[in-house]
Amino acid sequence: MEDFSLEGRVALVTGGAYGIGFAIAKAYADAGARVAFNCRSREHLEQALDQYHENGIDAKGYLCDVTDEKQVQSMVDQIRKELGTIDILVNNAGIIKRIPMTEMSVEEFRQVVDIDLNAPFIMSKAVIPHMAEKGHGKIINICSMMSELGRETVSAYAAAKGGLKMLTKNICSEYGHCNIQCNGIGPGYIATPQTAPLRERQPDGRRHPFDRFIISKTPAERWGVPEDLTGPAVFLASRASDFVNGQILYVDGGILSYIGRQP
Ligand code: NAP
Ligand code: GCO
Repeated sequence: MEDFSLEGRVALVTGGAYGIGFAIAKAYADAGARVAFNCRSREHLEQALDQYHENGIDAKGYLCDVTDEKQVQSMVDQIRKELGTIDILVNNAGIIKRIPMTEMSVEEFRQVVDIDLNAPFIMSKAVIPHMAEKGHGKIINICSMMSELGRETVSAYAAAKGGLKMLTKNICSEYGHCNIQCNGIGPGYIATPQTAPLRERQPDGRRHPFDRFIISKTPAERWGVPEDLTGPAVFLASRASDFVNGQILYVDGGILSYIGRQP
């Protein structure tokens, strides 16, 4: 269906060097978009460029810390010169710190909120004027189940992702009249470097307790993989979702709807 095509579109996926961002950027290229990604580490950038090129994708990579407004403005300007105005922005870059709240320093809390919430504000503020000028735009914020639920040790992350859900709804409210759609994707538990510590095998070879816990709480009885998110991401970036705005699409194998298997 033409409505799902991204031909002629320019997409920026922040943190698209690996994990969820890489999978989304690859899917966008496969749907016809010209793709750009950024990260902070030159090593990650170069490894990612090799990966994109091995997949036949002429992605452009930029070293940019999304919390730094000057670096963001410079990257957006560079992309406009090299690829054109950004039509699709995916605010994917993010970190998590798993520390009991009373043991977490204010600096650690601030760092998580800075990357997971302030940066999507900085990125969106930089691209919305150009999208409005062009008469259309798509912003997709990678939220989380923690936009809805809490758990031990992730206070900063849940606060940030809860805020990101409301930032999504506010961009929808404030710029929907410019034909800009801003939606979120709320992944469940996805097997990426970010969740690797939660899936590490125990010394006796048994699965990590948290791994077993997630399996028992997920109707699909498995962890997600980044590719589970690519269809929803293409939908929200395409014309097929032009009348969808301010929504968070949870792609979680059913976990948010399930009380969990009786032990
Ligand atoms: P990941 O494997 O840790 O990858 C994160 C990416 O973000 C890396 O490319 C990292 O590259 C980049 N990044 C981090 N801080 C940055 C900054 N300040 N500026 C620019 N780039 C930065 O994470 P993931 O699992 O793919 O998760 C991606 C997004 O999905 C995150 O927002 C995460 O919160 C969210 N999410 C993940 C899951 C899950 O289960 N994995 C579930 C729900 C939501 P550098 O370190 O080189 O900068
Ligand atoms: C955690 C996990 C989760 C996932 C994701 C779930 O420690 O609980 O990292 O936060 O990353 O956000 O949707």
